[in-house]
Amino acid sequence: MQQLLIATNNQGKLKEFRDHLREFYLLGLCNFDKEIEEPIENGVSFAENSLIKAKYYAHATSCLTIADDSGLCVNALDGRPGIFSSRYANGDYKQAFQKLNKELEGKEDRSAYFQVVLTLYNPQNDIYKQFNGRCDGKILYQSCGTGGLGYDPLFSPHGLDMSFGECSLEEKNKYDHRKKATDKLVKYLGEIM
Ligand code: ITT
Repeated sequence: MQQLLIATNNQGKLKEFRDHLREFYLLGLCNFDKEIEEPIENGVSFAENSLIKAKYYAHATSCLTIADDSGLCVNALDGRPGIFSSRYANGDYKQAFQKLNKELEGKEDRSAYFQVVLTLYNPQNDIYKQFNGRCDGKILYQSCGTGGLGYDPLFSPHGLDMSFGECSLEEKNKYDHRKKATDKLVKYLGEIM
C-alpha cells in the first residue's frame, strides 16, 4: 500500500483528506516523534504556498508528501481573503463571519468560491505535481450549522440549498474543491504506479 504524508496542521482538512484517500496508507504530522516547525508561507498564490509546504515537509520527513493551500475568495472583495483566509480568521471564525458580512454590507454580489492547490512532492528526486480544485457558491447572511471546517457554516455551494456547515461530509464531497483536486491526484497516482 502506498504511504503518503498528509502535511497539515488543520485537523478539519486532515479529516477530509482521510475520507478522500482511503486506498492509501496515510501518515499525519503527529506520526513523527519530533515536533516539526511550521514553514513560513510567504508565497503570493495558492500554488506557491502549497509548494512551499509540500517541499518543506517532504524534506523534513523524507516521505512522499501531500500539502495544500486553500482559501475562500469573495468576488466583491476582489478575491479576498484568498491566501490570507486562515490569517483573516486567526482562529476565531465567529468573528471572521461578522467581519466578512460587514465588508459585504450593501453589496449585491455575494458570490464566492473555495480554491485549493494540492502539491504532491517526492523528496527523493524533487519532482512535484500540482492539482487544482474550485467550488463556487455564495456567502450567507448568517452562520448556519456547526459542521465542517473553517468558513463552511457561512458558505453555500451552487446546487445545494444549505451551508457546508449543515451537510454531511458525504454531501460536501459532491461539491468540494479539495475532493475535486484529490480525485485528480488519485487518478495521477494510478497512472504512474
Ligand atoms: P495548514 O497550512 O497546516 O494546512 P491552514 O488552516 O493554515 O493549515 P491554509 O493556509 O491552506 O491552511 O488555510 C486555509 C484556510 O481556508 C483554512 O484555515 C480555512 O479557514 C479556509 N478553508 C480552506 N478549505 C476550506 C473548506 O473546505 N471549508 C471551509 N474553510 C476552508
